[in-house]
Amino acid sequence: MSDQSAPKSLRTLFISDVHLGSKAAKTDFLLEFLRLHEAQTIVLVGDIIDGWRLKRSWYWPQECNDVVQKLLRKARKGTRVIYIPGNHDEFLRDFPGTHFGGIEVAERIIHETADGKKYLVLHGDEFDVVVRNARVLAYLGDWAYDAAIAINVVLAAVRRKLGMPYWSFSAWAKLQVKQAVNFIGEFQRVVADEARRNEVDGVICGHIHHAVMEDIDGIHYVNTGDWVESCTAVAEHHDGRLEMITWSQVQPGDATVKALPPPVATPFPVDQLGKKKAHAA
Ligand SMILES: [Mn+2]
Repeated sequence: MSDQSAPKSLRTLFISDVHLGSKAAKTDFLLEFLRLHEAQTIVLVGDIIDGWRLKRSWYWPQECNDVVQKLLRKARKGTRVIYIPGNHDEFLRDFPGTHFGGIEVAERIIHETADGKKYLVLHGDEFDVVVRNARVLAYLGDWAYDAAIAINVVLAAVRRKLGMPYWSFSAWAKLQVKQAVNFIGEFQRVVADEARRNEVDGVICGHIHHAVMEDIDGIHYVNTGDWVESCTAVAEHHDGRLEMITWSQVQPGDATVKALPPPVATPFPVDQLGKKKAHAA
C-alpha cells in the first residue's frame, strides 16, 4: 500500500467549470483535490473564473486566491499549466498564446496521450449556436455549420464589447426544458463531429457540467464535469489511460477529508432542470 497522504502522480489532469467568484464553487474540495494530485500537465478547460458573476457582484473569498495560488505554485514548480478560456472567462480569449505566471493561454489544444491517442481539448461553448439550430443546420449542410460557428464567434465578441452577457444555456434551458434535455445529447454529438473533422481520436471538453466518458460513433467523448456540483476531473495516468475522478470517491477512508454532501439543489445556478444536471453552461 502506498502512503495515503502522498499526492497521486498523474501525467495530465483536466479540470473545468470551477466558476471561481460564484458562491457555489466548491473551492475547498478543489484545493484538497489539487493537494492530493500531482500532474506533469494540468489543463484548465474553461470557466475556471466566473467573470460574469464577478462583474455583477464581487465575491472573491480567500479560498479563490488559494486555488489560483495553488495553480501558480504548481506552475512555478514545473507543472505545465494550460488555460483554455470558456465563455465565463472569455476575457482571457483576448490573450491567446500569452503566459501569465507560467500559465499558458490557448483557445484549444491537441493533447496526445502517453499511448499515442490524440484528443482535441476545448471548452465547448462555441457549439451552442450549432446545437440550438441543429435541425436547420443539418438541412442546410456543411457550409451553414461553418457559418454558424463563425457567426457565433463574431456575435459573442460584439456582445462582449457592448458589455452584454453571453447567451446562457441555463437561462434558455429554464424556458425550454424539453429541448434542454436533448441539448446534452446534441452537444455531445456536435463536439464529437468537431473531433472527427480534426482527425483525432477523441475530445475533452467542459461547458455543460455533465461529466461523462463515452464512445460516440468511434470518437472518445470526455466531459470533465464541474466543481459546482459534481466535483469531477479527468486524469491521464502515465500509461495514457484516462480516468474520471469524482471528488467524493477520493480517499473515502480519510476522516480529515470532508465528504461531499448529498446532492441537494445548489443556490447556483437558479436554473436546475429537475434532476437533470444540465445547467450553468
Ligand atoms: Mn461554459
